[in-house]
Amino acid sequence: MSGVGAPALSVDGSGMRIVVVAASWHTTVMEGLLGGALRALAAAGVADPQVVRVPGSFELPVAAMKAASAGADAVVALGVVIRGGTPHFDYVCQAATSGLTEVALQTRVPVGFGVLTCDDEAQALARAGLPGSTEDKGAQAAEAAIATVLALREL
Ligand code: DLZ
Repeated sequence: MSGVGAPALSVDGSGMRIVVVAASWHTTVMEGLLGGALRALAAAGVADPQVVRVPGSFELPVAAMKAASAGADAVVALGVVIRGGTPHFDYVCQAATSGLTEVALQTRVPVGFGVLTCDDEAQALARAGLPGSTEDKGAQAAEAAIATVLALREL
């Protein structure tokens, strides 16, 4: 999937309670995603976002569900899954993707999807929002979460 075509979102998240749930595998890339998300939230005027770490991307949906059910206006989910030599990759990606979708639909709380699903570490680093990266998927997920809160308020 190409990052070309991503919208330039300018969002105002002031007054929003945002929870960032972040997995812990692939430390360098994860810190890049988390840094990008927090920079984007600060730029959008979000005060004191809560950050909760979970072990792996498989655990993101249950943490997102708890946050969404406990009054968050939006959740930003961050993780990095890198393909290995077994089908494990597919199961973790599927669980994270469908689980986070279910959280958003069941709770009607937007979930920004910042889970990288990559063939190798180079692909992940390119999307991590680090110096030298070409994309900042953590920031994009945070901006998308805020933008969706604002969109739902119009309905
Ligand atoms: C087990 C596992 C593997 C092999 N790879 C990753 C990965 O690339 N990224 C990630 O976020 N988590 C991985 N995990 C851990 C699972 O997400 C989960 O934490 C464990 O299976 C324990 O439930």
